[in-house]
Amino acid sequence: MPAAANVRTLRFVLLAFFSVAVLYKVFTSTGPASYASDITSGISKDKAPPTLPKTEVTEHNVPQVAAADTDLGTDPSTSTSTPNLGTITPNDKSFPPAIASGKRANATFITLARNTDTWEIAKSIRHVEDRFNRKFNYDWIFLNDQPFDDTFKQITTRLVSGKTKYGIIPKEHWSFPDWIDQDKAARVREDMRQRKIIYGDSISYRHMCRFESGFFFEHELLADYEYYWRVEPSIKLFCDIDEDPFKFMKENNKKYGFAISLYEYKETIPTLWDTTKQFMTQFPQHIVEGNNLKFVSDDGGKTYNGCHFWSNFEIGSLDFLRSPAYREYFKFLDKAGGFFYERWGDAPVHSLAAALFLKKEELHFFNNIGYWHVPFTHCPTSEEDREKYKCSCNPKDNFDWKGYSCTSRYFEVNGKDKPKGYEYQMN
Ligand SMILES: Nc1nc2c(ncn2[C@@H]2O[C@H](COP(=O)(O)OP(=O)(O)OP(=O)(O)O)[C@@H](O)[C@H]2O)c(=O)[nH]1
Ligand SMILES: *[C@@H]1O[C@H](CO)[C@@H](O)[C@H](O)[C@H]1NC(C)=O
Ligand SMILES: [Mg+2]
Repeated sequence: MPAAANVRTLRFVLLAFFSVAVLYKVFTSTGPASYASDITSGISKDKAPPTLPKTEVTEHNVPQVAAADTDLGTDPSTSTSTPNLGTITPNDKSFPPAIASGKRANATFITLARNTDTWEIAKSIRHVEDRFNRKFNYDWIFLNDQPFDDTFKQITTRLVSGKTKYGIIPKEHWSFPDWIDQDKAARVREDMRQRKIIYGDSISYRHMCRFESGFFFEHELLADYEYYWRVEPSIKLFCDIDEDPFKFMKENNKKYGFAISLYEYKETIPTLWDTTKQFMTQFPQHIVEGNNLKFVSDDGGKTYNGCHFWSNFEIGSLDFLRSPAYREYFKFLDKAGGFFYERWGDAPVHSLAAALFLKKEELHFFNNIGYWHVPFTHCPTSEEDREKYKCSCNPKDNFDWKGYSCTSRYFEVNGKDKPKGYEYQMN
């Protein structure tokens, strides 16, 4: 007990002495600057001294050049706002210019939608504009099998920073070709309905998949462009896109870019691979050396493993889709009838073409584009990237390294090193 009392007394004496010392310092100091340096130094380096309220401004939307100007008057050797890369403090951010300078690519956004999609596509556009296009102002093409109504056009034009264009799909691109047996197609839909295959009983979904496989790039509005970026209703972007992905495609000779890859439901494509193999036999000239066959087949081409790029996000070359190889491939598939006798999706069709008709290096995984379409997320794996691009996604949600994703395989067959920390995102 006496020992504890002594400690208490000592503590009181020290506290009293310290308080008197502080009060003395405050009352005898000559100005706010010395107040700041004496009292705050060593306590909290993060709190801005009261004399420097201007540093608040650089935290927000002042471009880099202007931010440098606000440093005038401070000694660079002691300034607390000296960039300190690698640590996460409020004042070491630099900002890209508000408007991108330099030449743009010959490119457009492309959306297939119904009038009932107005408010869901509005959300998607907002994401794309906020994270990317407000600085680049690329055009946006909307296609529909029905005429767009005034509300759709008004809302989308309001939100897109580039030009908007609205097109109607020609009848022959959204209907049963004459070689399709309608009764057989109806029996397939009924069978798939009973087996509860998703969209298995839908006619419009099949027209959609066939259109996205073989016709969107044939629309006259697309003729003016070289690259496209497909955007669906209700998607989200999680990271800033400061570098132009279209320009990246052009400058690096990329033809097809993706964010998410996964396995297809085998029930929807029972004969897609056999049909593709027939095509390869008949048109061997289209199969490119150094292709990505290993991404789609585990046994040298005997069977399809189901791996495909998720086509609700795509940044691609229209010239690739308009090439003889791709056009012949689609024609061959269309004649075989699998869009109606099965339920072939445009994602495996695009992916098989990209894997067989393009060189490995012409494909690109857009790791820095954080993306969501129900129910999967692509979130950049490494902390460095998520900090650099100001991503808002939870890394735990990243689908890349989970069992149902094919992105791991994509890295392996391309001899790419997986990003730091991927092991922690596998489950
Ligand atoms: N004009 C038009 N567009 C359609 C039709 N069906 C689908 N789409 C569009 O085609 C794209 C793909 O359709 P979704 O219904 O999103 O298909 P999905 O992505 O496989 O499935 P979800 O999980 O429902 O998103 C979207 O951009 C739709 O807006 C249709 O009948 N008419
Ligand atoms: C863009 O590409 C299309 C298709 O290749 C071409 O017809 C058009 O002239 C190009 N436009 C510009 C401005 O280069
Ligand atoms: Mg969708």
